[in-house]
Amino acid sequence: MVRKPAPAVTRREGILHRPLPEPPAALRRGPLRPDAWASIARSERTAALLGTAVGLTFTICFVTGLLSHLAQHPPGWFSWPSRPVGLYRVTQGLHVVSGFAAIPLLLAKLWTVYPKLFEWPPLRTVAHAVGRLSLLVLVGAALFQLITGVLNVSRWYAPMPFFFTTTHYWTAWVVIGAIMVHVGSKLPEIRRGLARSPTTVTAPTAAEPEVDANPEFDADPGVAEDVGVAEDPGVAEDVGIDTLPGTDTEPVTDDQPVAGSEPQAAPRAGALSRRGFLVTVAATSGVIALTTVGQTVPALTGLTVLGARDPGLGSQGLPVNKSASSARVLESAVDPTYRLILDGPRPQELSLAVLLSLPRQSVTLPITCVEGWSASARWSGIRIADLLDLMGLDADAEVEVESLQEGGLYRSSRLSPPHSRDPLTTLALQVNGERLDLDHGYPLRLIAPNRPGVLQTKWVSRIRAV
Ligand code: HEM
Ligand SMILES: Nc1nc2c(c(=O)[nH]1)N[C@H]1C(S)=C(S)[C@@H](COP(=O)(O)O)O[C@H]1N2
Ligand SMILES: [Mo]
Repeated sequence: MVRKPAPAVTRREGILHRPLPEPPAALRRGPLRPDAWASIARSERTAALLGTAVGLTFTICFVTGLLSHLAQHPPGWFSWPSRPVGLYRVTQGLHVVSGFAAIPLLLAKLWTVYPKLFEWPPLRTVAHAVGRLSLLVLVGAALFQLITGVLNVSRWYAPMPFFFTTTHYWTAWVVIGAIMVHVGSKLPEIRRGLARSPTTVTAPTAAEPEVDANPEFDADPGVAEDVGVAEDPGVAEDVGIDTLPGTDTEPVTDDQPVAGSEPQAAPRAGALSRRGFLVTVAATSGVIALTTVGQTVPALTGLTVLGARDPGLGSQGLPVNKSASSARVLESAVDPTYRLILDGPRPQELSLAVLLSLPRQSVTLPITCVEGWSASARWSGIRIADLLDLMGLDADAEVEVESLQEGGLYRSSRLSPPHSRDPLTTLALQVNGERLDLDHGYPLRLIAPNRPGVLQTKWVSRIRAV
């Protein structure tokens, strides 16, 4: 077949689009052979569908991840609400579930397009070279997000010699930016791939780049012909989809074998069909989502195989992230001289006996770990708003809630409106009708509605006005 001489080169002047010298043809062996890649499961349509699924799951991850970041580090213009009490449970649960579900989708998408790695010639123009480099960034950053995310929720930190949260946060911007650039540059192919029937195929307009319009598959001449990627011969010609010489490519509906055409390279017996491939990938993704989501949706807990936590396991029916012994508070937490220090306009120190004598309320609130698990419990203790009153602070006050734990990132948390004045926000003495276990923060732990778990400080020893 003949690749049309690239018209854009003559139209668009400039160094970016000048053809680069072609490498010696002798190098064209192995995976670089013109016909090295043939699978009917690989097509522009598969790539577009999988790409869309990857794009959706990554967008959900990006938005929910960003919300999690903002909830923990609110800039001036942002305020994370205290209601609905389970909102963060939904957003962060979604983050981890869609991240896990994205794994087979991304792998399948990479499988569909990786023959492109061996396209010939490897570098056509400077623009082409830059484009390929940007794909490296896209793929690298996307894999990095999924891998670090999984390592983090599995609490396997050894392979990450960097601080997870910061790295994962900045890479998220790289990924989402790279996805936007990729989608922008592949728009014609994406539209064609998603169009269901030849009548809806949009012919590229003159404004669209014509060189390399079907780059995913020109390493694979068999595909277009076998599965009807080049549905309309006119379109194929316009955009440079490779068709084999002498092939009578007829318009076909999606997923049908090419009707009436003599298949020159009929699918091998037992070869995976495009639909079979997509169904397998979708099912894998669905099963992964189902076996993960139980760590935050109680009704599905029985299916939790992949979820990092069974929300029902752990003392008092609640998981424990940081134990009293790893926080080194085993002694200080049970010290009879324990006092809660209120550091405000009216400073005071309250013994455990005094704390136990204060008016108490009971609230049902979830602990929602940033790692995606959550579990609801009945907490009883002192309303924070009452304590702020006692300290002589008004309703808009901001306080730092500090722990007996001496080191560690999560030894204290900032409590501001609306959480500080929400009547549900409680310094809990009890959970599910029992005195708090040491691991759950005895003698006192913070529990506020709609708040990331890392901010639900355990072993509270001081409340300081800021
Ligand atoms: C299997 C996939 C993923 C898992 C298991 C995962 C897990 C996590 C976890 C546990 C956190 C909380 C970190 C913390 O607050 O300490 C987080 C935060 C975040 N994730 Fe992911 N993630 C995944 C994929 C992604 C992807 C694909 C993106 C972006 C496209 C993303 C963007 C973010 C962002 C922006 C944050 C906020 C970081 C911060 O608080 O500074 N994540 N992720
Ligand atoms: N002082 C202190 N409080 C803490 C932590 C911590 O490391 N130190 N971990 C937080 C995290 S990450 C979560 S998810 C919740 C979990 O509470 P639980 O162990 O009672 O389930 O506690 C939070 N409170
Ligand atoms: Mo957590």
